[in-house]
Amino acid sequence: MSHKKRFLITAALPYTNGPVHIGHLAGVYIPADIYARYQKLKGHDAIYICGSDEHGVPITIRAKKEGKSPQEVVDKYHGLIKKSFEDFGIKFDNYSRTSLPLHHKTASDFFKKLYEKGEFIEKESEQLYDEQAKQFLADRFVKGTCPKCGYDEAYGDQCEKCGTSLSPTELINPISTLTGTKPVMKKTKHWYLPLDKHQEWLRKWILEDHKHDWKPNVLGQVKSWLDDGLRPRAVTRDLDWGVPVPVEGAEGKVLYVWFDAPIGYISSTKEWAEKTGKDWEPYWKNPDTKLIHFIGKDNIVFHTIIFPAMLKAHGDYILPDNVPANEFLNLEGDKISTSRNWAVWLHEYLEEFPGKQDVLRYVLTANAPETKDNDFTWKDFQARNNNELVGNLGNFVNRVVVLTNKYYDGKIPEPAELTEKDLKILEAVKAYPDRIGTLIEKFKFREALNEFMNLARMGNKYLADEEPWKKIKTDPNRVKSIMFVANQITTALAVLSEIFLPFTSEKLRKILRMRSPLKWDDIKNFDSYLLPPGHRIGKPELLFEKIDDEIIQKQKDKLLQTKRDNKSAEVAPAKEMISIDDFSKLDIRPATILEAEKIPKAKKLLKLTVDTGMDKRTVVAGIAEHYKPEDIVGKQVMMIINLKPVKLRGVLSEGMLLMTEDQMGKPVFLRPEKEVPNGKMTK
Ligand code: B3M
Ligand code: ZN
Repeated sequence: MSHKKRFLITAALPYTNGPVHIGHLAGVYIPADIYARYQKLKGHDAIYICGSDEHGVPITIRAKKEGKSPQEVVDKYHGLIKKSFEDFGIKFDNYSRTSLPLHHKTASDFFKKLYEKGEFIEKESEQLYDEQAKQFLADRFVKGTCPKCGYDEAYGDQCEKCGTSLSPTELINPISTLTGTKPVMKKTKHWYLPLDKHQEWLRKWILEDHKHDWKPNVLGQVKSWLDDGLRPRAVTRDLDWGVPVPVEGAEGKVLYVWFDAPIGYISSTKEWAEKTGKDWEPYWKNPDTKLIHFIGKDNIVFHTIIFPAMLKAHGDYILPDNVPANEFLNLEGDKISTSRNWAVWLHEYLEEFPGKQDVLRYVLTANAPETKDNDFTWKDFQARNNNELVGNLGNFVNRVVVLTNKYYDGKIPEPAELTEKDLKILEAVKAYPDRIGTLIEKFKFREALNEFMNLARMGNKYLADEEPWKKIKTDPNRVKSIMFVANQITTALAVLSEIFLPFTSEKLRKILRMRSPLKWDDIKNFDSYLLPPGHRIGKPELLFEKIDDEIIQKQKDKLLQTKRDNKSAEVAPAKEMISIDDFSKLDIRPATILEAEKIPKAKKLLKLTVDTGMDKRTVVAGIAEHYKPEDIVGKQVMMIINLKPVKLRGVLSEGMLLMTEDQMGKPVFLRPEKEVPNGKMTK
């Protein structure tokens, strides 16, 4: 473990093109918050830096959609995002924004320095151009097929399916997202950072020096990038929203958003220093500083390769000590998506669960996507609240506070004689700060939280074993010792909870009437007590409450409604007109399904035998995922009987059943309103 004592902790700057949701919190802001709170409670010099990322193509697209200027869009979301973070106790030392003049100047100077040092390549090349919009198509202004995985909705900067980072000209069949037209090629000049020049030291620095302390998912991505071979990467764009390129001959060009955004960490630190009268430079330039970037997995390449190459090329800056990236959090089995409104938005959660920020913080930490993608479900949320927060932590604290009030009028009793067991328990309490801390320093937040909860479990077990509520009648002296020990555990919980559950910690400190601001290491170094005998604690107050099925059902219904809305929004445009002659070519008749069976190795297909009134024949239908054979045998349906037969998975299909689909996408049969003879013509 390193002995560095100055910490610069950053969390990815969120794009201001939408509000923040649980995926953001779980992936980046909560782990970074826990880490920063921990380092501060350890007494270290640590700052937690973030801000809004207000440039880039997605913001200009959002602005076009909302009929607003980009500045109006970023103002709106910057305010909303900043408030959400504050509401959830994400305690930044500074939350800045990249549209500030201070940032523009910092980014601009950074570029100039690299330019003057000759760290860029200047290159004219053919780029995609939208003739209708009269605009070059950078990044998300183009969509097309990913050359790596074939996904046909890949963006010009990245394929969201396979994670490959792309340039627009690599896309197969590119289409402008502005006008839907096919772009042409046009010449333009840009500045490139020759990443290939940095390949060697990057490889050694990451894959050798940090082989053992960086997370496997991060090392894996870096390795595949390096194995692929790094290439020069354009750091400017033809765009009118962003930081203008500060050199001659660059009119109408701005810095690439991924060039200016990470510099936002530096400008935010500068802003913090201005506000607090501190010096920002040691945080960025003194090798005694541990720089740690918390990010999501889609940002790995930018923080492990591109930004470090920029910092190195500049020359004045330190490099990150670690880049703990998380995987993604899904919601009820589906990928979280802003455009499909498939998310739990923080501002909405707070309206529906006022005062329950720590419940969400707890669930998102306990279930954080640290090593693989994970799923958030409302059922798990409820279970963790009811069983773990109410059943374990809340229950222990409540019993201690209630009994202390009941037996001793709220005064922590002088212990009679501490038994070996009592002493063992007090020793065990002292082991928790290091046990939790070691895990946090390794970015294992789920395990750290579990250890914290083990302390409460230990408390509950101690009370259950000792049964003070029984002994109060037979051995009141013994109960004094028990309640003394139980109050010490509660005090330790009040302090250690601060990093995970800051609102609960504050409440608990109030209930215990703790005046001295105990720190992390005080919990391992105390002599005989954390709160002295004779100290009067306050009245009991519930820390957590049960969440009923109804409340959870409401949340599930809301998501179901979103699914329905998305489905019904998917109505396909009308096809071209046809004549009555075209229609009369179709031979549509009622038929009855006589038999149905699964087709081996075809997940979706059922083989049906139908009675058409004229004959019995075989039809293959793609409904096996929605219907079991026994559900449909005997049903009368409508069928096109003169469709040319085709072979599907070796079975000849001689017709087609007419179907539509319900709001969940399940196929539904079109059937005569009442039973009719099979084979009647349709008129
Ligand atoms: N705004 C991307 C994102 O939110 C980006 C992070 C910038 S960190 C310098 O995924
Ligand atoms: Zn792909």
